[in-house]
Amino acid sequence: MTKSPVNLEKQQSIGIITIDYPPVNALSQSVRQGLVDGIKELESDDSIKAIIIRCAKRTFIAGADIKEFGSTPLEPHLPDVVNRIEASTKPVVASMFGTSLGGGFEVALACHYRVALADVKVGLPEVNLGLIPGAGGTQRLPRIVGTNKALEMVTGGKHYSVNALSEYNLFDAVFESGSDLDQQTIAYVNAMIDNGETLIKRVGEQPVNDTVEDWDTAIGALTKKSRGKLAPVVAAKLLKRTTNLSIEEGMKLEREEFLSLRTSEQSAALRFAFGAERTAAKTQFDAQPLSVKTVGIIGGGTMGSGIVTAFLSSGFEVILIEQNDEGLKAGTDRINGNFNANVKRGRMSQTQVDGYLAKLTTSTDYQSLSECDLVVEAVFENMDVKKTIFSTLSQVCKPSCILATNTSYLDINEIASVVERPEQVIGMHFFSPANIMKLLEVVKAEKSSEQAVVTAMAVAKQLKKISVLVGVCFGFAGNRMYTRYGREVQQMLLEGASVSQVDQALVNWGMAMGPLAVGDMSGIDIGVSARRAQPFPAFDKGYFKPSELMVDAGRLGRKTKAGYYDYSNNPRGEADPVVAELISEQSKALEIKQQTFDDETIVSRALLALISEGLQLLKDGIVQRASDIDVIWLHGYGFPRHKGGPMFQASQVGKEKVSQVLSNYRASEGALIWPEVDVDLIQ
Ligand code: 3H9
Repeated sequence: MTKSPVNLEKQQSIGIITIDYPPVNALSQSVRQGLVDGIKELESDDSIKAIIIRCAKRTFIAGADIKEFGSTPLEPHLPDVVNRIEASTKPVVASMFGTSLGGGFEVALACHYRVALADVKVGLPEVNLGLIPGAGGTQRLPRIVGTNKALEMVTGGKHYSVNALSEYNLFDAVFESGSDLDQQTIAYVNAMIDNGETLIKRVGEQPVNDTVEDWDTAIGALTKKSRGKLAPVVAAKLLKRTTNLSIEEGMKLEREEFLSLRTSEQSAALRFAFGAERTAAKTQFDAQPLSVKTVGIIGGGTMGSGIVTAFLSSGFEVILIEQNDEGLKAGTDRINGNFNANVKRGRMSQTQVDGYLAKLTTSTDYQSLSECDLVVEAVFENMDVKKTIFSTLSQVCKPSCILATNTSYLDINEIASVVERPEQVIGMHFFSPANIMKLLEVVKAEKSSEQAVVTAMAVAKQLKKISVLVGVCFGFAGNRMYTRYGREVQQMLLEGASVSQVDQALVNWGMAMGPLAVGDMSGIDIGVSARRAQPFPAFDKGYFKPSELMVDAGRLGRKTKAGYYDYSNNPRGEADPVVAELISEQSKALEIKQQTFDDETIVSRALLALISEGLQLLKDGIVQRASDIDVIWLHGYGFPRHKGGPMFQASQVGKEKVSQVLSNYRASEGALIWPEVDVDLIQ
């Protein structure tokens, strides 16, 4: 018989139920059963006057067990468990710390008393998994914090601190963080018993005291903000429908909606994304990461200053190197600007920022990098310049120092060839703005040591970034796929689709931005010059021709007030007939067959191009696993999270269909553009 993850203990007149189910005490079937059994046993023991629910190790219950969501729900179901707790004839006290989320928070809401350490975080993050709270969260929370706050908490899915909820009667006692929670909880409960204050306060029996004034406006705004995500809207409509119902009626409707969302494709995609992000950081390497405290950053441009800001914000000592004093001044101005924006938005206090900036030194002398544990080069994309820098680093840095380049496209093997210890050289490819974007591609070059790789991944974790291990090729994983995606978009323009039609179709499908609007924002010349440094694929006569046309016409994007769109009258950009004309003339010159496009064709073709390149990356061993590609696209390229990522989409479409559509494209455009792929690599 397997040991139950729920233990019972009696300390005089207090019964203590302990959940010990690592890593986060999720509410698996065995935990749910243990809770029901525990309450039943303690209730029937006359010597027990009150019950505590506590958790072992790192946190109070972090939610329902996500791993169980793919299979048939097993009894006892969580709604029945929380109702059983609330129905207890003896007062039940939740002893909370860490992150009490989702089902964990719902258990706490069903308890008659809640005590917590001051740094506890609570919340109902179910919408982030494409779900709504399914164990009374939508019904009990409004009875404590009111419908308006509950609407915000349930539909936003954020974590809340004790301070953020201090105006509500959510906690009966809050203890100093770092203090002994068990001791404090027992003392609190003993005092309750001694003072005869063991009233059973059932939240479910309380009325809801407020309502949202204009539900339709609130739901309308939420629908717009959710951009196709179902769960927040379902949650809001449920709150509206149940606001005057009893807890039993409300929970019945809540359960129906929860079960229906649980089997939705969106929830499957979001749960997949949750798992994929956690898997991405895992490698098969045994090496131990080196300790990194001092980091050198070379280059204080937009990228470099973003990287400096990211390292400083995570407590590292940073040395910024620039060519001259003007460069250093411009770099520090950018860093200050990044921090000021954080202060302005309330993300950081000025005192915090002052502390971070105290750890920044600047220099024009590479010798100052001699004691760095890690150096990240972030200068412009030029192989000769990078080689000169790395050869200097090889001379000045200590032997254990990891030498990283932030190149987006260049061959890291070639960069490593100029240093004495090429095993120390890796890629750390940040995404812009580096202090905000969560993605980091860690690039293992031919000779990079496993230790250099695991160190970079450990550093990424400290930076609160999601790192994905990739190999060397033009553009690594993300930009190589982005190039393939861009090629298809550009080809559709040549075949007769309009700029706004392509962008709009992809945005309506869920992409954060249209690829042509992105080109205008980042500068069309950037991609053009990166591609011009590569041999032109002669087999692809239209290869990125529209972007070449834009650059030749001086239309570099927003910075020149004209690119694929015209920005002279409207900062958001307007369609420009000149662009359509330029592209149409080019199509004629290249004799490209014209066709009519609908949104579905545009999306499917762009997506298939991504899937095709993703399968190539897997075959070439550039990524460890298909889900890593999805993580890269979710965090680096604005792919809609509720669609899981391109490879998740491939698995939804199915191997057979993917194979069939790819062979159709292969038949019309040739195997050099649509190569043979192994669809069995789709998971
Ligand atoms: C829900 O509750 C529905 C109910 O309303 C109704 C039901 C009827 N289950 O993130 P980390 C694993 S929906 C199973 O790296 P951190 C995670 O996979 C749920 N496993 O740590 C990882 O495993 P591994 C609502 C879970 O410290 C390990 O724990 N709750 C669960 O950075 C460590 O995770 C949520 O959505 C789970 N619920 O962050 C909370 N949660 O080591 C989701 C985590 O094998 N969880 N794991 O890779 C989180 O937000 C973060 O994990 C948390 C810890 C903040 C708790």
